[in-house]
Amino acid sequence: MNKSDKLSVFLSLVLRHQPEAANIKLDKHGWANVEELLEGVNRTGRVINKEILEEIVAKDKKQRYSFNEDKTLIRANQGHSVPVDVELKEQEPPEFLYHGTATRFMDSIEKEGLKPMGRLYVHLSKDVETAKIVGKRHGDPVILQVHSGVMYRENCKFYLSENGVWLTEKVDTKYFGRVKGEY
Ligand code: HQG
Repeated sequence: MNKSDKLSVFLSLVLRHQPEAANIKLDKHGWANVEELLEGVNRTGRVINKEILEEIVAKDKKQRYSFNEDKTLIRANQGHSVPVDVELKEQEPPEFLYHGTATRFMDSIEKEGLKPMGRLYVHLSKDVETAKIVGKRHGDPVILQVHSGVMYRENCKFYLSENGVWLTEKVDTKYFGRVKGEY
């Protein structure tokens, strides 16, 4: 990992899970004050300034972060474990969405359905390729096809984050099946 990737991982930690790691607070919509964030991150011994932060935000492959209009505030678009309301847009999902996970979780998932675990929502991908990448982070990947259209018609809510990740509160076992084949 290069320096900028390492900083980005730390920013994810601070803006989604542990703002106290940079000695800052998030507001109820998940916003951090940019000046406070820069000061807090520098105090941890990492080197960051406004230009570096703007470059990380602009270049992030998953577009994980957003600034407000005048760039005085920053937040993560999704993926939080801390209870913030990032004003997600409720939206009708496509007929199918995908969830990438690992074989070691499947016994539990087949019993309990998909749960948010450490995060606020279950994360779903719009295609198999993306789900595969998500699943591989956890080990031997398994891809689940989620019948989001049926769930939606049965009144389950779906949200689309600013960076294109679909989110929902849980997925019961009746709504998903394993995508067969080698990934
Ligand atoms: C699994 C990345 C046991 C679930 C990605 C997953 C994503 C269960 C793991 C975002 C379970 C949680 C989120 C159950 C679900 N029993 N295990 N009942 N229900 N699980 O990392 O979806 O790079 O919190 O299948 O791109 O893997 O961070 O969620 O394997 O969008 O920006 O519990 O993180 O984005 O793992 O990934 P995670 P995820 P970033």
